[in-house]
Amino acid sequence: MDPLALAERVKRGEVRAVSRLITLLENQDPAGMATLQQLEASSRRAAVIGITGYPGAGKSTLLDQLVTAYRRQGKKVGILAVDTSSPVTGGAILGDRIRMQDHTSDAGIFIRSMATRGHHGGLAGSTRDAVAVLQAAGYDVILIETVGVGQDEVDVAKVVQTLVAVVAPGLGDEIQAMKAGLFEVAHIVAVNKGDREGADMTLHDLKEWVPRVIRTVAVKGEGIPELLEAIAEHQRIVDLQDNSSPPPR
Ligand SMILES: Nc1nc2c(ncn2[C@@H]2O[C@H](COP(=O)(O)OP(=O)(O)OP(=O)(O)O)[C@@H](O)[C@H]2O)c(=O)[nH]1
Ligand SMILES: [Mg+2]
Repeated sequence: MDPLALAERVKRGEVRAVSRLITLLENQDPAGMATLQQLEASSRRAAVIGITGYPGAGKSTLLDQLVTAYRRQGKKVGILAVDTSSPVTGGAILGDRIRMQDHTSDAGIFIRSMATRGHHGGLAGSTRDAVAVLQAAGYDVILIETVGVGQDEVDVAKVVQTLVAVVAPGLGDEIQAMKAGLFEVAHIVAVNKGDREGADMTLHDLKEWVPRVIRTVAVKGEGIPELLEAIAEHQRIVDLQDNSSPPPR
């Protein structure tokens, strides 16, 4: 395995090379690290967006809507499903957590599950590496879905530029999220299942705590334009910061 050759294939956006390299990195293969080093000098800029929240809040449904919208804008989209809740998870189960609509035939979309631990920096380390690979492969938007709100979760959140916390009304999600400090790290909060009873109250309560709260009904596509705009707005702030200081690594 030649790191230089693999790096070239990744830079050309070859999907199999991208998958291969992410696997090598997950396995802490030295060839993977060597390849990554080749890429980093030429890394392109991608929008890295996290979607986090409790199980069943509607993260995947929301993510699916965002993917559709970004594809309409002609952007290449990379999706990472990160499960911090289980040390050993089969890809099938993880894949299930995304429940993506049929994007499989779309060459502009790359989907990958991450659940490997034991990596330097834990799961956040593997995720950071995968982001670097997707970035180098020319993906314009990288969406990361994470489940749970433990320390692993917060670590993974540090890998993204814009973090969207998803809560569903009436489940006590918002209380738990607050306790876990999720709203302190999130830039945008989506109150999903806005069609459910209690959504108004949740929105009202949260607006006192977090600057950017948006009602969404992911299953109907409601609130998606507003969410996209909020993400774009936050990305503009990130861009300004990037131009004034080097990105943290
Ligand atoms: N009523 C209603 N149901 C929704 C909405 N968004 C998602 N759902 C439903 O909620 C359930 C869970 O949605 P997912 O998108 O899989 O939620 P998730 O947060 O990704 O779930 P995990 O990955 O298992 O943590 C599904 O049955 C969705 O159809 C919504 O806006 N309104
Ligand atoms: Mg999901």
